[in-house]
Amino acid sequence: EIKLTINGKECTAPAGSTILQAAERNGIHIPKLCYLEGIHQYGACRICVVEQINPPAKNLQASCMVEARNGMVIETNNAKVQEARKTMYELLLSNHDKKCLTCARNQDCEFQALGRELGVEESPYEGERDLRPIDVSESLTRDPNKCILCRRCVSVCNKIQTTSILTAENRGFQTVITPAFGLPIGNTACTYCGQCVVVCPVGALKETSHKDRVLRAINDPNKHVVVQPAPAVRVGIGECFGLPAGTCETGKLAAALHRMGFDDVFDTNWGADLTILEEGTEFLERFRAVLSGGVATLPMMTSCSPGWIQFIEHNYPEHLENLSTCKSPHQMFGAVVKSYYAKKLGKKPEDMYVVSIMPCTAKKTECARPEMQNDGVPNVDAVLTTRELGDMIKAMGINFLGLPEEKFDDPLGFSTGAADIFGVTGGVMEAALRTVYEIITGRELPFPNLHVSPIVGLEEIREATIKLENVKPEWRAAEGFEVKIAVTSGFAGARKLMEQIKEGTSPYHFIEVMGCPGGCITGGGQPRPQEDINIVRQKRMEAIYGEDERKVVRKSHENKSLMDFYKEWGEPGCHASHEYLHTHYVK
Ligand code: HC0
Ligand code: SF4
Repeated sequence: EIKLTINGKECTAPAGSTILQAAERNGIHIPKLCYLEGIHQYGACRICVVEQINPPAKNLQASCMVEARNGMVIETNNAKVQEARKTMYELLLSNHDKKCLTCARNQDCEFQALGRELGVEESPYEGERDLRPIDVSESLTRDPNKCILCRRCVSVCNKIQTTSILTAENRGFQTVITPAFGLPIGNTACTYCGQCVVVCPVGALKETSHKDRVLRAINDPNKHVVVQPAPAVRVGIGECFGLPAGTCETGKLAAALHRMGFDDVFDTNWGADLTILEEGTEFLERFRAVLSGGVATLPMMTSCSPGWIQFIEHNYPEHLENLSTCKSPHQMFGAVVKSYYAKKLGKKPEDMYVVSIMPCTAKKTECARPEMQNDGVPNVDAVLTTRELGDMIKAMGINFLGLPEEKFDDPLGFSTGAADIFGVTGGVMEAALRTVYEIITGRELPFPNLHVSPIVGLEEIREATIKLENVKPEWRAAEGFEVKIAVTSGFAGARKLMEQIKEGTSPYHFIEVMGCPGGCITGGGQPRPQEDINIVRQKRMEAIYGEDERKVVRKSHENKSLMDFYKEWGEPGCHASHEYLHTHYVK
């Protein structure tokens, strides 16, 4: 613990704190722009400058970079500091494309809010500006003219995701944040995880909008438009309307989608239950082959996160066989809607239009992939992020907070608790185990409240060993076998697990990977956190588990609506499943 004086006030802080942390800990606010606790401490914007009176320092100090020391005397808001901050802001502004009124971040822009806070009311430096082209890919839209060079995106992409797509090139006024060699982002190994979008303080990085095409479809009398929201959307959408993180709004979500004019309001969760049956069956097939001395690629790895698919394709293409052949739940769902459900309605696949609401930016690229088509049409036509859905609800004049709680429609709207937990890291694995363990042993998964506690949490890699005992007669060969599983989210952990596989040292049989740290709850399409991201992640995680625990049915194989579907469709892993619900990634 150290003692220092900030603005004449005696303050204490843990040794090793920065001046910024010491001030905040003592209730003293320092304006800042580029700083992101634990992710980005770079001193790029210099908005957080303070004057160090003792020991005297010649220049103002970036408080996010300088360690607080015993006996320091600091002033955070004297005239000199205020003046410097304003100048810094005005310089950034001079190089910023100020189309604020028509910017996707209007009134939700950290740069805009900071100008107001600092009292900047004009921009005196109007320098020459180079107009740079806007870079549009399936998932992401980059507008370098709005970039303020804070480098948060660079830190997230390099340090958190280890993907290293974005860098700062050139110097001085020529500096740009860009993929290497100025390539369009769609020509790089970008995973489209969108973690860079979440931390962008301005409108320089955003999802490529699908709002217009969805509106057109809703208003097209020849289209039967089906909507499906992902598990994590229900714990995200409330934040678009000012509710605190961790609020679960499933009922209002269904109500809003009804008001928007979709013909059927179904649920991706139904597709998640379907995925468990398909993926569980696939795992059991691979497992049985290995038990009987045959060949099958293990560990099997989950395949529902499209950012993760991009990652493995770019970085470990020789291990694509480890991926489950399952399409992701919303893609399976789209395939079912345009075949099985279309037939029930007497419609052709091309008369159907499927909209997925996803906490994810990579899903926009996923739905455009050639692997995600059947009968000559894409399984899913448009993907809206949770943020885009929030925007559309507002634009349609729907009072979200005043909506009643409604249910999803039949027959593809019912889901179990196992589906809800898909939205959080570890959830797909737990949902799969709830079913697979029961198939092998005839008993419920032996964990309190059905939660596989060793894999519940937010640590980078979690693992568990499930011992199979007193198995059913047909699984005799598995008696005493220890199934080893691992779960990770974010590409830093994925890389570690992949390196083990590459070296032949992976002890696991089944691995879940989600591309975004924490899983879909903090996907690249979720509302930007209004408080520390770790707190937000924790609260959304608890909300997802809460939703699961409130459900009467909590295992995918007990989803009655799904079982009715299989009576007509065939069984998991049948020919129709392989044609519509599975795919193969090849490099
Ligand atoms: Fe997810 Fe999904 S759980 S990827 O994290 O598997 O985006 O929420 O929709 O498809 O169900 C995201 C979330 C999904 C899919 C599901 C999976
Ligand atoms: Fe990096 Fe993900 Fe952004 Fe691509 S989408 S640039 S991988 S953070």
